[in-house]
Amino acid sequence: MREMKELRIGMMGYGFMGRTHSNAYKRLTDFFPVHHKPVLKAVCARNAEKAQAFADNWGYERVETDWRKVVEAPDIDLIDIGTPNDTHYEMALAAAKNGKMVCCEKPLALSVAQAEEMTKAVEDAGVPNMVWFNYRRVPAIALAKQVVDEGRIGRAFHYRATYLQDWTIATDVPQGGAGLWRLDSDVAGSGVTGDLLAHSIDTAMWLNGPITRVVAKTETFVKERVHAVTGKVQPVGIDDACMFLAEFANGSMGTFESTRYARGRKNFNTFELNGADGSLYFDLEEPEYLQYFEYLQKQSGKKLESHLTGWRKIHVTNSEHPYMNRYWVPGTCIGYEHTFLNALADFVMGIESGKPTEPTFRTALQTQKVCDAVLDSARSGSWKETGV
Ligand code: SOE
Repeated sequence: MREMKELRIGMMGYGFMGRTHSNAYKRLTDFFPVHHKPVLKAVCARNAEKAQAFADNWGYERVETDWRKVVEAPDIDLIDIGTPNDTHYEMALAAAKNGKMVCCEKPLALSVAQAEEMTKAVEDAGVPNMVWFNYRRVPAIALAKQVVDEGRIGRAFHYRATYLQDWTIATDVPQGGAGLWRLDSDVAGSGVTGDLLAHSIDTAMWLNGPITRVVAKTETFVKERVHAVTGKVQPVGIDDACMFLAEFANGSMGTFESTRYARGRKNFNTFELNGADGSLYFDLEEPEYLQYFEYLQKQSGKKLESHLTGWRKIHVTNSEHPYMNRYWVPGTCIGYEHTFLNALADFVMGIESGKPTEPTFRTALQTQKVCDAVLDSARSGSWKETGV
């Protein structure tokens, strides 16, 4: 029998992320040989009735409506922040102060100033921490990282990312309230920059290193929307779309584009990296594939078969591929929910080995710096240093 310790979870929020994280907690020990078994102790939300239904469905032992009670509870080890962005700061500070481990949804904070304080708080408290940038745990993206680290791309020239959705095109989509807080700038902080480009930036800096300078243009296509809670029509403060140019510390150039107005695109998250020795391309609409172009040079005594060179579409489902040995037989794929399970497994293995699991709060702070510089640049129309 595997020796197991309990990892007692206090889950903040029961929305989309509450579900993806709860699923990961429930499946962890079935798929990964870790020695901590998550116990779903408490879920916390303002709406007690909905939280109770969530608790009943996923198996949480109790419901709380006051988050302070959860961060102070002696029977909880890990605070998982899956609530809207404007709550992350206070909850993370309080959790760290109470000596809890903290896993937080992205974007880490509403601003660099908040993210800096949060990073200091978890580091001073010495508590394990992680931000749920789940796309790092798509096996094909983790394979891209491996290919880069193996030196197969060579000198990088270009990085190109897009993150497109279409769910806010209708002018009658309200802002604010359950599920729609992403449109309310007071709660979300920003629009696509913090919500979608934060993912693209995290992946980009993981694969291609720090982004040092940016120049951006944002647009808000629908200027006024009804607030779902107050019923009042009010100005829209978020960026509906954002495009920016970037310079990386390694000398390569980047373009990033994100919008919620790309009709037909639901969660189109792509990147391409072009280097002297090869290129990589990924598209979340075909998540189990990584495309790789290898530049083959004529080797002495060996004929270069240039008529056969081209892009390889690698089906990332072999047991040699990242995470895949935990799942099914080669050729079968895993899904979106597994990216959270993989992230949780890495986090728990980090606790067990004493090594921090990336992306930590400190790493997510770097992403926050780029997001803030992007928004700053869009306001001023000029290039901004990111400070990363
Ligand atoms: C927005 O629609 C959203 O749910 C983001 O908040 C998530 O981070 C992204 O992964 C999917 O889209």
